[in-house]
Amino acid sequence: MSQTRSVSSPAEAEAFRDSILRHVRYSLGREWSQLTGRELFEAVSFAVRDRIVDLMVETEARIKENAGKRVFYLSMEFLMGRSLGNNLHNLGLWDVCRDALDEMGVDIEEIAETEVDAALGNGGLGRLAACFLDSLASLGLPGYGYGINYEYGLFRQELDNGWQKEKPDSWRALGTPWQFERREEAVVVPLFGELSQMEGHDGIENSMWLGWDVIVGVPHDMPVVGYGGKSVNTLRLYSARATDEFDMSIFNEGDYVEAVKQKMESETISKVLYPPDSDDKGRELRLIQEYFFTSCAVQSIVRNYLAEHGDLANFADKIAIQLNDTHPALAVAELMRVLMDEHSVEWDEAWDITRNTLAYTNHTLLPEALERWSRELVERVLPRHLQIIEQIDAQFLAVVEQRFPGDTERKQRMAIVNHEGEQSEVRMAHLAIVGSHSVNGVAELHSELVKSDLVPDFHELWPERFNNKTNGVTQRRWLHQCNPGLRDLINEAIGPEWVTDLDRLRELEPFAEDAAFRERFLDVKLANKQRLARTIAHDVRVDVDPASLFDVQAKRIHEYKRQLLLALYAVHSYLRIVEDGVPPASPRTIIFAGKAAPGYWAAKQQIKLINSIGRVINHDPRCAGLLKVVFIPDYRVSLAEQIMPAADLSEQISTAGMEASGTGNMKFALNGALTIGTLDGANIEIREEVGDENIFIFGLLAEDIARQRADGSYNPRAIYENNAELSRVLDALSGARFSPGDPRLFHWLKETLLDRGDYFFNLADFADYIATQDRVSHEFQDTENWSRKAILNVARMGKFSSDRTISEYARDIWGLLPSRTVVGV
Ligand code: 26Q
Repeated sequence: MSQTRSVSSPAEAEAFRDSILRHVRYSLGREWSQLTGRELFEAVSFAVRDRIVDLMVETEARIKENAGKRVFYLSMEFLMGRSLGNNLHNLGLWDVCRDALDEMGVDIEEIAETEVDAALGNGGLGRLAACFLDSLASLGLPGYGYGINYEYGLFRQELDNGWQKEKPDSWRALGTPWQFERREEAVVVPLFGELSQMEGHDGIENSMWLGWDVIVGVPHDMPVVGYGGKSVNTLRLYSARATDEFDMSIFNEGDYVEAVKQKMESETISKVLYPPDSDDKGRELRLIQEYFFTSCAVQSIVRNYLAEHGDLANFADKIAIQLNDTHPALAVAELMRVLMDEHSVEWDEAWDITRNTLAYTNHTLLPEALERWSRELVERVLPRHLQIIEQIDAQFLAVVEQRFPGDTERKQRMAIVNHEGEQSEVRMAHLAIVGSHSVNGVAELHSELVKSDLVPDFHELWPERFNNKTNGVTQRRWLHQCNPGLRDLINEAIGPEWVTDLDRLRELEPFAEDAAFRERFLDVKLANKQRLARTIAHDVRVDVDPASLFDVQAKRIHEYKRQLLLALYAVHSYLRIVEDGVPPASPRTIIFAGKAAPGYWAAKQQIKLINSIGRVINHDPRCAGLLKVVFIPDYRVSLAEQIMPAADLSEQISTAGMEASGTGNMKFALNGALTIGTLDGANIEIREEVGDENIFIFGLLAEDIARQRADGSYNPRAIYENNAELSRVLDALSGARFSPGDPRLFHWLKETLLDRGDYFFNLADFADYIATQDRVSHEFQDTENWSRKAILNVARMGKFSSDRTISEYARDIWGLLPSRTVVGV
């Protein structure tokens, strides 16, 4: 290929090489000749880290001097992925490092590939948090992530005869060069114990929280390097430790082993990331995790604020705390507790501070994903917090009574603690809304549905609190770094300003009409597809043709995301070939990737279904050169970095009204894939940007689905009976054709779709989906036309930079000035 390779200055490369060699010897205690690949990764990382530390110190000094507002992003999940390549790119040191290693006969790409992903998250919500950190740092904003330093990240996914098997992800087993442990900044987190009424010196009855256990939270700071190396922020992740002393009462009774056991139990709190399971096991530990990191964050924020400002008077002017979903919603009660119990702030003032500081982002409308904790559990683990929550609830319900006198039902609907039903429950979303000054959804449609369907009563009471912040992704990782071919091509055409100002990609539009540019664009895409094809050959042992249409659905496996619909299309295409003798207009490779929650039966069945379909199709000689179906295991950030640049078609086919936003949709389009999708989440806004002619939209609208759900008019069996192509597909799947040896294997399919009402409207959208896929196949044949559209997709993705999203949060929610004004340059 014709890519020009930029070269760093020899002096820089030499200095970098010296630094690496120094670390080999003095940090690792090794000689060059003895070095393993892992050690080389460490030495290079240490050399990079040295530069980062200087910038980190400078950044903190600058922020102190400005004494401006700081933002804290509280999230159970940060899906950071790998750091070495990202840090090198954002520091502008990639070429320097590459040249330094070149001279020593080492390939930087290979070294970077040895890094284990930091997979401290499940999916979209966790990766969004990571993109936000990149944007905060790149915009020069003082924004900090706070979360949990899980010892085990999201499980590694292996396939065993087509079934998902979960393996532990001990990502820090060999240590990580990217964390600074800060034991001196540990915080003590109280839990359990009981409340007792006590008379204070003023004669007023006060409740004291006594006899609590303690867990220690030890922060581990990860540097977050902003693009251009101007700012380095931090992500602070807490590990749970027992207090240094064993519980002396147990110890004195001579039960040494019991004392050690209790110590170990405290440390399980940060052991493992929870997948979103709907069942009840492990609930208590999850609640404690949520409280643990929220308390660590709140205490650390208050402590540092006091150290800087002396008193709490202007706290809310200087501190903004964003809650990433309801997982940290206990921050409402914890901030109240710390202000009142530890700093003697009166209730009313504490409440003003809390509400003015906190803001809440909602990421889902799915009822099963809305967090509710049994009141009894909260009372047992966090008696003081329950007491605070109930007082907040009482005051809140008085406000509702004032606005809607006598409306008891409304109060029941809105209460934070729900006393209907057998067990009283704390509704975390209600707590988060009542305790915040801002509530936002993550795409326009989603934010509207939050107001109209999820919490209409709250919207009626406080309309001014609700707003939208459409998600975005960082173009640094998701184009600049992961797609060097396209990056260089774009830079040659329009310069590199888009890296910090994604709207500049608009300047690419005229190049869509430039035949030579289109040619080179297609060359880049083909090279990216060849690379992914090598990964597939290696990991899946299937050979795929890089010239075929790469049709990709990569995301968590969930019924609402409808991987099933694409699987049905795959079988339909297969039957067209083998039964009707009609090949598709374009040869296709259908690629799935994604993990299922270990306890989510239906999702795990789908993985087996996809692999079973693939096994038949990929071995049928009649399909050779026409159709392949592969499932790439262990979807994770570093795999996404290979997949996004290699896709031709991006599958965004959720049941309308169910995908809050999606962010994979943005990454695919940014890398020149066309989208086939429903009018759901951010797809709607993607269509607005790229134009109707450059995206393939199909299916029912959210309002159609809502209506059919409400009036019960949806009849999937009638659709099955009236659509011969559909019934052929379902009949083929429920026989033994795709499940030799176990003809009952896929009986659940017809059961869920026909007998149990097809809750996700797969069959309703099937015909339109197939017709739209046929259009895709036809259009893909015309490469000139296809590449024109793909380039226009890239050119029109400016809106979906997380820089835009973060600027909107900063302006509308956090009241942060843009950094230039703050820094005064
Ligand atoms: C809850 C309770 C117990 C255990 C786990 C959980 C849990 C964990 C993770 C619940 C939800 C999640 C993750 C949700 C998520 O990723 N939502 C996605 O957020 C993206 C960013 O806003 C959106 O783009 C997606 O549409 C949304 O599905």
